Amino acid sequence: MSDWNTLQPQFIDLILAGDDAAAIKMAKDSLDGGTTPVEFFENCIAPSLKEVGKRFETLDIFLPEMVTAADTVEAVNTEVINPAVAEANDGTSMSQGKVLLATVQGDLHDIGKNMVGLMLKVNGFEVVDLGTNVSPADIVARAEQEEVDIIGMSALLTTCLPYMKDVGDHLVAKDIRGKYEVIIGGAAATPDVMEEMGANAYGSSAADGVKKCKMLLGKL
Ligand code: B1M
Repeated sequence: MSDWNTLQPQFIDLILAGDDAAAIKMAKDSLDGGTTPVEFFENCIAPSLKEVGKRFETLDIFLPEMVTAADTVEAVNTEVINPAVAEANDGTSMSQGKVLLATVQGDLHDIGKNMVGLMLKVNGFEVVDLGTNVSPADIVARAEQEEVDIIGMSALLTTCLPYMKDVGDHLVAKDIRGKYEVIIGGAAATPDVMEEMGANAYGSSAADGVKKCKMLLGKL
């Protein structure tokens, strides 16, 4: 059983120092000790990044350190977490549904979205990931082209939340709102934002996102 109160401060120090090797080792050791990759992601990586964000906000650290922390987390995800999550595939061969994922226009944050995408795949969903900074028009056009069941959007910048609403407005204007389930997530998204933009669901974490996608398609 991992002691997150001890691990987290150490992990924060490592990512702020950009010590990829030590951060990777900590994640590997934790998984070797029986922690699941998703547990490590949700209990160590995500809250550590939240703390990095807090320190950035209070000017205790600056942009280069936030970039360094994000790069080291990417290294940990690539080396340890993602392969371990992928390995946990339950062998579901029948598609649970098709999900379009995008971080909305103006927003380049993708660590959370990528974990949502990976976990959706592991749980049998087909995922069309459009990446970051995707315009509302592109999101709607690709949803149509790819014939997805669910449109999933992530936003971490509050300034970019209006673009989520724009997607809903585009769907309504094209008279195709009823064709899609819409789920939103990311640190800037909340249940209130979900209500305001008329989305069908809000995911508070990657696991919750998967659960909500299953619920939306009646698979749970
Ligand atoms: Co930026 N950043 N950042 N940043 N960054 C935040 C978001 C911020 C809150 C930090 C802060 O000031 N406290 C702040 C936003 C403030 C606001 O809008 N209110 C901020 C800012 C200001 C900025 C810049 C403007 C800084 C600048 O340039 N001056 C700039 C903007 C760039 C841009 O996007 N245009 C910027 C840049 C960056 C980096 C490039 C350095 C880097 C991103 C690297 C990358 O993503 N590849 C970065 C980082 C790392 C952060 C913080 C520290 C961490 C974000 C993260 O990855 N969290 C962040 C602080 C914070 O979040 N509080 C911050 C971990 C991740 C697992 O969480 O994405 O929320 P999250 O995903 C979760 C759930 O939300 C959920 O599942 C995930 C797993 O549990 N989820 C979904 C996510 N999407 C979902 C979708 C679903 C369902 C669930 O369904 C579809």
